[in-house]
Amino acid sequence: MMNTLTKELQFTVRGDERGSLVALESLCEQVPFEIKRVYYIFGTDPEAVRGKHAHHKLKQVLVCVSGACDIRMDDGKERKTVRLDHPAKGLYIEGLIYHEMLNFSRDCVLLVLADAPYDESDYIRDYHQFLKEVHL
Ligand code: T46
Repeated sequence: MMNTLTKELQFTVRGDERGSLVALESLCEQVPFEIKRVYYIFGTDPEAVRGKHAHHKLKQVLVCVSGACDIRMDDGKERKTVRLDHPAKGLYIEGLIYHEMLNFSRDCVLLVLADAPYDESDYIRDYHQFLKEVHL
């Protein structure tokens, strides 16, 4: 299940002598949904662990546009950690994946594209509740 609900992404870098540029659009190959919300996480304490939840439905693409952090994912059977450490490297996460973000570098800016507005009722914050939902 991990492989259908998560995917590591490599974005095309349009570089020239002035520097680099990555462009992401709704419904492109790497962002297979209409973007309804953009948020970013920065100034995170390197000791902090964020996330610690799954979503019922939300689809998201995560990218560290500066610095690095680890994304630890759990589908109820398998666990996997991906380090996002380059602006051209992304991660797609959909629905019932319990995820945590940790090992933030001081300069980390984690940008997230999401397919829906913020909705607290879409969050499963309790790990045991998450396991129940996965095994329904
Ligand atoms: C996720 C990971 C990768 C809002 O008001 N609007 C928003 O769009 C978001 C994302 C959050 N908030 C509020 C809710 C909390 O009062 O901002 C506060 C911090 O949110 P939270 O503790 O959920 O942040 P993280 O870093 O644990 O998780 C976030 C996203 O919430 C989550 O969907 O998948 O980043």
